[in-house]
Amino acid sequence: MTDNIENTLGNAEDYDASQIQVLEGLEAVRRRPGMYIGSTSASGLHHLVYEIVDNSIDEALAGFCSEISVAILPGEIIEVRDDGRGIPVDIQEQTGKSALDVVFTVLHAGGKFGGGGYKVSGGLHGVGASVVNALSEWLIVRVHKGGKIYEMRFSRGDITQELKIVGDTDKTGTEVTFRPDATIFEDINFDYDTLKTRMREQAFLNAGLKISVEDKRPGREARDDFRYEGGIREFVTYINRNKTPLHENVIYIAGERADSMAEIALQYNDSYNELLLSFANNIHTPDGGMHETGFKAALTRVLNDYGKKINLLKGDDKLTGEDCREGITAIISVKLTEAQFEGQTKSKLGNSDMRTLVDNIMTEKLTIFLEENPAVGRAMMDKAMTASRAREAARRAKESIRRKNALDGMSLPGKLTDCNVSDPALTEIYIVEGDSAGGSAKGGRDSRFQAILPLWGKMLNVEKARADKVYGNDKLTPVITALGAGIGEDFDAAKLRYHKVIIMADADVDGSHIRTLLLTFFFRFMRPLIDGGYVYAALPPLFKLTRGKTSRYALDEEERDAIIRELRGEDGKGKVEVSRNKGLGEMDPHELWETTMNPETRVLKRIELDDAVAADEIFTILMGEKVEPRKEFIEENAKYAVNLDI
Ligand code: TSJ
Repeated sequence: MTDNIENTLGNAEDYDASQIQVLEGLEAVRRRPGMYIGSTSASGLHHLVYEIVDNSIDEALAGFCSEISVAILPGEIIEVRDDGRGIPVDIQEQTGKSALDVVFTVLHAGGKFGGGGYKVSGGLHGVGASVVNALSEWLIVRVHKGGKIYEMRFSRGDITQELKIVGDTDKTGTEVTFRPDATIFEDINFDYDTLKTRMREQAFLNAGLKISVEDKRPGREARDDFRYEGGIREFVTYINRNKTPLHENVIYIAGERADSMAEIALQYNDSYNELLLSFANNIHTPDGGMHETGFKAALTRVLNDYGKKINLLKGDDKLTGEDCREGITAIISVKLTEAQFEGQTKSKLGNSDMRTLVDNIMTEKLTIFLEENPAVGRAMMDKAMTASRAREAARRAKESIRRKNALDGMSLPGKLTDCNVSDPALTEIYIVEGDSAGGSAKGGRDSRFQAILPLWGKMLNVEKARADKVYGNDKLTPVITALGAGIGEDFDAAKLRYHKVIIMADADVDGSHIRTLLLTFFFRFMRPLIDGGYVYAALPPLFKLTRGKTSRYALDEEERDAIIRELRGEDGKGKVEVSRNKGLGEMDPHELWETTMNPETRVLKRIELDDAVAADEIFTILMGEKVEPRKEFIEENAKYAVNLDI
């Protein structure tokens, strides 16, 4: 039975004035979408889904929702459902509107309703359902509540159907279906794996919550169900699944104060890498903040005190924070009211009481844990003390590089062919695989702003090496000195000598290997270089197409076929010669310039590793010691070769 509830909504004229304001609000979102969702590229598109799902997660945090499902339907339509209480539909006195109406038509309305639980108001950009609504070609919301199904419809933020009852139900919950506006987004194709990764992360962060994700598009049907009773403990186990842990059980510490709570899960493995992921109200804080500061301070202090107590550290022996975090995988998750997100990207937690809370519970509970689990304590101490000795060796190696450079009278590596301009914002460095390609690159470059650094021979696998080996390595030191920004803790992007660092390697297995090695090196030892978007891969074309005097290059088969059609023109008869391109080393300087170095014609791919877990995982698998996961990964990804451009 369809019932019109116009009467319960009051007279439409009553809220004419506020309605105008609303339209203005959402128009702003359509005019400058990037301000609200970061960008209109793939990341902004997927952000729409997160904004909707975050509302259901809030309902779960409040204790009223146990199951969320997310589906991609044919036609790039997203459907999100939960089994919560359903968005309130009764008319509020002040506005004359339902909460549901306000949620979808008023900017920044998210998180204003209801009480209890930890209110997570908005994601990274502080926006909510109204932004998604404004940026959707159409959106339908259905609420199951009090025995009825309520429905409201919108198009590009405008109401196309007022709230009405469309049926009876015996469940409660909220259901939102929308199609992103193709005139706003560069591309509205959803990537199943991106949504899957995010939903898995959210399931880890909300222990016990069931989240399913499903792809219903023909030909790519898929479904995954996530539910982790162990929460972030299982997150750590998951991240470490291809690594070798140093102790069997994940250490879990939790505590609360007033209306905040903090939980930490950690486990050491035999690698040299630190993987610390922090969250505030389920929002990833890649730049850390108070909760991370509290964690690091407490871990360092507790391990030093413990080492003294069991007589492993003597006299002036002291472990640094980095020593204590070598090989650690840790998740820090805090939930609080009124989270303050700071910094340019709003990805750093500013609430200083979170530093105190995390520090206090870590100090108290980790100390007890170490006393009760001396074997684990011993393993942690051994790891940190070995790290400490290695760090001392690294310091000496670094010192000796510095002295050598001083003796040489110049600090730039001999193999580097530098450019003339010195303003880093204008210059680029090509790191080139192989001696002959290096020669062609030198001949073909624009010497004003392009520097060339050739690399050859077997490179060090940094995944298996510690910092001290890296400093002394004759393949990597030229890279470090050429970039001029230091390494590890000392890395300072402000000192970079070039703002584009371009890896140029063949599109074959060897090229892909050297790319992986260099990226692993940057990821582990110069992380801000990647995060700052300075690293690029040059994509040399695979094919050369010639018709008469015209030559064109194609990056892949698809482009090749398109260019062939273009060169043939209308008549469709002309003969187009196709040749598979030679390796970089076989190209002459002019060809290399035209295909891979001329800023007008080349194709560069910026390396983006915004998902730290995925990147860590890929590097561990590709470069690590375990053979089985690597085999699996390569088999699964065979058709992309080893594609690191995540
Ligand atoms: F915001 C939204 F429209 F995008 C959206 C909200 C989308 C989805 C899929 C779910 C939700 C949502 C909202 N799920 N559950 C809720 N719950 C409430 O809004 C709610 C219900 C009852 C009460 C109450 O105090 O009785 C309070 C709230 C906030």
